[in-house]
Amino acid sequence: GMTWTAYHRYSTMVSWMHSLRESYPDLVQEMKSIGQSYEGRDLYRLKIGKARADGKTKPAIWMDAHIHAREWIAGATLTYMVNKMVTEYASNSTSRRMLDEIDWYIVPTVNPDGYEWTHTNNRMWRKTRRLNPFSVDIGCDANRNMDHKWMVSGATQTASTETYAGPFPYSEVENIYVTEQLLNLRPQVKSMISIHSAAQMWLLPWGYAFERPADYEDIRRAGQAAVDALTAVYGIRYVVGTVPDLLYEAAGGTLDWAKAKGGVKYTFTPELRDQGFGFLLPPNQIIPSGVETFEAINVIAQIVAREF
Ligand code: 0X9
Ligand code: ZN
Repeated sequence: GMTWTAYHRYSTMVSWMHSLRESYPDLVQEMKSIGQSYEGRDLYRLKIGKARADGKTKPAIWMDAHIHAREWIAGATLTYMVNKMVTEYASNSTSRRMLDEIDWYIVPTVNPDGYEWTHTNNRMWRKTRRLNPFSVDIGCDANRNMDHKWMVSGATQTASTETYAGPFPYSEVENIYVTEQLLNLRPQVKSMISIHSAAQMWLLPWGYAFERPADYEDIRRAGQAAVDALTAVYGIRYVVGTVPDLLYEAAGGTLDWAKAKGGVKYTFTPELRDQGFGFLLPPNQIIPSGVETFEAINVIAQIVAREF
């Protein structure tokens, strides 16, 4: 069964989602397949939150993980946080406030085909598992495949590379389903948090170029407040800044798409713990990562709730 002392296969994560929905039907309002991956796995999304007594609309936050297959800590941390919000609703005032004030849309594994491949064949696999036309190389970098400024920077048209953007924007069905859902949910979604590892950074838009959105200062302030709360827990240091400022220019990512085309104000790509282990973070760091990241997400939730 599900634990946060080991990394789990996608099927275990799915079973856990089912059982959470069954045990807490008033907090886990929905578990739905938003579509199927290239290899036919259901992409499951949870909606968690406590419906308001007056029936009024709440602001929403979208969180997803495992767009990059090998970044195991991302989905493990995300499921830890969901579990904490739901199972501690009655006992923990932070969990309660998060579910009372926000509707959360959660996709723990956006790229289940790649994620399973990292368990069965190649631990360091990053991309999707789609067959490419005229190539022996499989898949592409789904975080270069979104239809906003596709291929303008930090991506390639060479299928063998780790940053292959795909033959055309949205060649990956997984990306089509995620963006479809976000478009259906607008304008309710105020923050999209797409979780990666392992640079210990809180990345801000834009990713495609050394440019800043008009409301950059709000976004930066929120990201810095989130990181301050994270660091306060165990002293783990994160850097806050745009993708090019901290890493490299990279177009076609979720962060840019959600901000430019999804109508989402606060788009973030947290890069979780490294601690010298890179993507191979030992499983005894899942709970500490979950505990500290939960504090960061709570800060974002409070900002979103206040502004709604
Ligand atoms: O290169 C990436 O996709 C991310 N780093 S990772 O090591 N996890 O692969 C950074 C993504 C930043 N976001 C965008 N480029 N939009
Ligand atoms: Zn990544």
